Amino acid sequence: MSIEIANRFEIDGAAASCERYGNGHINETYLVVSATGTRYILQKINRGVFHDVPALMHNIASVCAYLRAQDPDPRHSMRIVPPRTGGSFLTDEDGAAWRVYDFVEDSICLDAPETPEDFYQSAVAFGTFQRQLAGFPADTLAETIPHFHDTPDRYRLLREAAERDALGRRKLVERELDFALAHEAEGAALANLLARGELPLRVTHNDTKLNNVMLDAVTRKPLCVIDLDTVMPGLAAYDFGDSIRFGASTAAEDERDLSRVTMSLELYETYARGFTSACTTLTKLERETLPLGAKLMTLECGVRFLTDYLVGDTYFRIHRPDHNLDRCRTQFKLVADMESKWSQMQRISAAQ
Ligand code: ADP
Ligand code: GN1
Ligand code: MG
Repeated sequence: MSIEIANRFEIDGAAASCERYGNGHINETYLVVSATGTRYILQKINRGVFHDVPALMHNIASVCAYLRAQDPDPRHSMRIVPPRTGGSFLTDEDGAAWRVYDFVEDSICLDAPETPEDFYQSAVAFGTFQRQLAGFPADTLAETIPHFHDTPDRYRLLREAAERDALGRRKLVERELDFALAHEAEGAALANLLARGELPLRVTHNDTKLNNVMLDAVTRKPLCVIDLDTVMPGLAAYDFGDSIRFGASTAAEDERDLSRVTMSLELYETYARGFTSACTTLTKLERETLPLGAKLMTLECGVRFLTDYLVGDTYFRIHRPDHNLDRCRTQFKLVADMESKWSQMQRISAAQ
């Protein structure tokens, strides 16, 4: 089926193969190889998550064009391959939305840093991305997922899910729920600063996992940032924080042995250095809120996994029963670990 979909795009020659690809939790991603050997990324956009696909694709096309105008190297920004009928995506007979990108060749995409230098370079990539978009008219971007990093709103959804307890899972997560609720007031700290106008609204990526950045396979220097579905107005601390949550952890996001899950101060320092050096547009207060971003993005992600577990795993793709609960537990373990390292995190950020 998907090979036939791939052929409806302006790819170079007919599609010879089309296989599932990558470790994303949201979209269905396929690697397409055409008869001429050219590679593409085909994605079925998750319509349950993204309700307005035309607006989403308009965001992505505008941001890619803006980035390409600043840096024309074809591997330094994503290129949308249009459907043969025109536009930026196609809707199939079942109503599913599909898009194709050029494959970023000679690149690597990591689920965990192999060396601190890889993590440093990913920080440079995301810091540069935010700096390059500092002049982009943020008000022209659609909010592809409203309240995406609105932590108080994520708590509202968690409370709702716990009260409904649709699957009777609440009794299994009392400890996690207690942890979440004990951090609720603190969880609102960034939202409060934003509401008081103390932090500037930036064009941010909002999903700065390490596997959303491509590095050159040989030099291991940044090529481009991918997964632009959540590029929206946001806070610098969101982008910094989500990277720490995922990439500075000593274990995978779904590790079951929590004794292996800690936040590496070495990786925290490495990322802070890379991000701050590349994102020269940061204000003093933005720099000061970076540790808070790390803690709150981790807390918020744990709250989201827990909510999804309670409602029956309807948002994040799971590969085993209790997958979202395992993910929630790693996030809360990381939050606790950050709390024990809080003064060092602040010292490191202040030194940049
Ligand atoms: P999701 O929203 O599901 O995370 P992504 O857009 O991040 O989807 O894509 C999933 C994976 O596919 C990425 O982590 C990366 O490995 C790979 N990928 C996506 N786009 C490209 C691209 N243009 N070139 C090479 N690999 C890509
Ligand atoms: C999702 O799309 P992906 O897998 O890169 C999610 C992020 C979460 C992340 C947790 C659109 O990211 O917000 O932090 O999973 N993306 C969306 O791993 O919800
Ligand atoms: Mg992704």
